[in-house]
Amino acid sequence: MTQGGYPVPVDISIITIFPEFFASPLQVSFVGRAQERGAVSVDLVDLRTFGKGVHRQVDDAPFGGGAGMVMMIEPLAQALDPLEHTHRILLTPAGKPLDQSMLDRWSQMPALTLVCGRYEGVDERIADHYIDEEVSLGDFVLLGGEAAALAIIEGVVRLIPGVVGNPESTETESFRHDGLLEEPQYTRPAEFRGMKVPEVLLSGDHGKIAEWRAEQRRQRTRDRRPDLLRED
Ligand code: JEH
Repeated sequence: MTQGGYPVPVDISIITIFPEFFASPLQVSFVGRAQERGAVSVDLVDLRTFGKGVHRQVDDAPFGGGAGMVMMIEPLAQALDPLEHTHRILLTPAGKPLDQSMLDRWSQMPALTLVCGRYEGVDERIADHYIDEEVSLGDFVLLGGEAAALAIIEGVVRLIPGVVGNPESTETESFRHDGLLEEPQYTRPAEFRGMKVPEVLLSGDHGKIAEWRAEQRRQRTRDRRPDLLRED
């Protein structure tokens, strides 16, 4: 490992018909800094490059009929051919829901490919023969995979050692310590427009503070995410 270099940089390729979608998000904040430091590289692959005919067509009507268009196999296969050595992830509303354990796993891999569909999705033969994992952001509908790919990049980049300033901050948070939601947090001023910070946090009694925080985590989880409390 050379000065400022990372032992295992993550090389991320993104296949999309909207490479411009990623321009600003990849420059700002620590995704940009991580790229400058060589912790991660992001390669945008414009699917249109592999489109068919003079119109660079990437979509066609579905076999069997129905509304909308489906992403054609040929441009996607051509874009994916040189990326067979990478871990290929397809974003789709029909995928397994994204969770922290997937991000942990992917942050350890040398090369990832994120395939962003549009329209009604991609020809199933892509999923069957050119993809390692099909993932969804959750049970709601987007226009395409790009926003989900960005979410994954942020989630992976922050797990690369040395990218986030405080390495401890990646472990002591939601879904890590006790599987409960985080407690509310406050900073100065202690009062703003009559809104006061809970007294206990100003008390200096670290036993009482820890007890209060634990109770807040339980209450919040019961209220907002009861599914996290059920053991099955
Ligand atoms: C959405 C990738 C590519 C919209 C609706 C449908 C065809 C009949 N959490 C997430 N939500 N949405 C996406 C996602 C993730 N990750 C996501 C995508 C793409 C990811 C295209 N779209 C738009 C889109 C639903 N089906 C449309 N219907 C005609 C068979 C069934 C419902 C798919 C794709």
